[in-house]
Amino acid sequence: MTYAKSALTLATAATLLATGAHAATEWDMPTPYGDRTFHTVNIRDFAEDVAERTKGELKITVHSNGSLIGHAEIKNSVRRGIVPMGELIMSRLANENPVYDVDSVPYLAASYDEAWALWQASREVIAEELAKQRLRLLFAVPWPPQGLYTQKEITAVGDLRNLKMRAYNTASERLARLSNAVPTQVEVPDIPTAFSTGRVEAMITSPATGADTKAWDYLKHFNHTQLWLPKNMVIVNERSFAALDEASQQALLEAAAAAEARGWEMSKQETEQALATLRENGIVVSEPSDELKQGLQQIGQTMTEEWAKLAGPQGQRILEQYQQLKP
Ligand code: PCA
Repeated sequence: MTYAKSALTLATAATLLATGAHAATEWDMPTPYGDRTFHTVNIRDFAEDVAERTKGELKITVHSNGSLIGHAEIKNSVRRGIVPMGELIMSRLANENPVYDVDSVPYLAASYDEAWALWQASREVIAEELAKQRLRLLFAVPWPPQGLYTQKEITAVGDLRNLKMRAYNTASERLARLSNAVPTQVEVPDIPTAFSTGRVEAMITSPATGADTKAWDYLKHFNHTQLWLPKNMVIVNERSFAALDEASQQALLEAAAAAEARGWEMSKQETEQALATLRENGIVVSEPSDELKQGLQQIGQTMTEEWAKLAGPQGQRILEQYQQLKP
């Protein structure tokens, strides 16, 4: 019996060796944004890097543009193990805990240096929150600073009154309401249609997303208000991570650190490139007037107070850290 069993095991092992039938791990990874977006480019580089570092042991297939799983479902799909990993915008989880949209408070962190300091100040709290759901935070990369797209020129917050404004998270929705505009949630792939059918007539987003969605086809003005730099994050199901061998885990973490550093650089470069693209295609790019700036700063103050109240002791911890790290 013992003999037969071990003989069988040996035979199986020999077959596996002979056929090279050792199975590599294959992961599907949904992302919400399209192929033109620098985030998607960075994530595809990340997947390639993982394949190289693991010598093909871990193969990640990226499904962009919400094609495998819609943005709204990505986080729960990873949590439930339907897919082992995915990308989403962090602030989308603000309804679970306000710490997730600390990066979308107007003028709290409005440059890359400030955004980086805020990320250092908030990363641990956010990773802890995700860990409670058995999710591991791999890396996060900011969008370029958020500005204001409109059909008519905007010189004061009052000009936004009654405009139907596209929103993508709680903060962009709140800013619209505080400006007496009317917010509607629209995902990036649906932006051109939402404008052309008149469902929306203004939006807050980055030069990148305006360029990616060919904003010149549906509007005229971009105001470079630089309100905040929201981040996308890549998360992995902890059970899927634990199932990898140690070398693959290590390789995944190293590739993630590299992707974060690369992504922040890509984002900075993208800001200038996308602004140029907008101009080349006839969008009027302007800086905020003093009046507009003051109005938005006031809204920022209100939203900072609201956020601090909602986020409680966790928020306090982040804000204190941020004050120390802030450039
Ligand atoms: N693009 C994404 C998030 C922020 C951005 O710049 C969007 O518009 O939904």
